[in-house]
Amino acid sequence: FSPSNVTVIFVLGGPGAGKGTQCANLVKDFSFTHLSAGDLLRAEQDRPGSQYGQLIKDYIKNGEIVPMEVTVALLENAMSDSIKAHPEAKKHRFLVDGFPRKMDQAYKFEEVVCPAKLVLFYDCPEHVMEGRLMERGKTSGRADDNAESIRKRFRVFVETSMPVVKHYEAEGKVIKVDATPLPDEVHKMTKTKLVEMLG
Ligand code: UP5
Ligand code: MG
Repeated sequence: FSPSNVTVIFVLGGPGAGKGTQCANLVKDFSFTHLSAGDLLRAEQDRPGSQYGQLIKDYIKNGEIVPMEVTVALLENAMSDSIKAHPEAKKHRFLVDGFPRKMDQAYKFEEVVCPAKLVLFYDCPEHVMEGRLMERGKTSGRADDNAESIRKRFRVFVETSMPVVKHYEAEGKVIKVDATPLPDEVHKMTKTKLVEMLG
């Protein structure tokens, strides 16, 4: 991957902050490819013959972070596939959603893929995120949308993933967006800030 033709934006924020929702909106504005690390892990978990199925299942249920080699490999493959599918494109822009959530992942990705250009950070109070996830849990079928898993996800976010946000803040790469308002409002604020930064 060459930074001259690949642009990566990490999309971070607590569980239920609205990362997936906002990425889906941004894809329409900026011709990004949206890659959700969580979605890639869930797909790998369900892939017949995967040697990581049970491991991923256990980690996700406990809100813990799957060993980084697995997730980085899934992201690398998905990026390669997307680049191969669009050989005509001079620039490939990726929104990498829900990753990196631990510093070891961040270092590994930057080493084997490329450094992120920017980091979008969706900032949302825990009680708001909890309400969203409990509501979604009624129908989502996600093994981690229950009170106990949500509590664990929040703890891992504060202890392990916020340091990643701080790391990129120190590098001046973070665009922080208040994720509390309605989705359309959050989208508008994100778009304005991204246009400023990306041109
Ligand atoms: N909603 C969204 N925006 C709203 C708004 N502005 N107002 C009101 N409601 C809003 O949204 C969540 C819910 O809220 C939805 O019902 C939505 O309609 C509503 P969503 O857009 O899905 O939020 P998102 O931040 O994407 O929440 P998600 O649950 O996906 O966040 P997580 O970060 O917890 O989940 P992820 O799939 O990224 O990871 C799951 C697990 O995978 C992790 O806990 C971990 O175990 C594992 N994982 C790794 O191990 N490594 C990785 O690198 C990544 C994941
Ligand atoms: Mg998500």
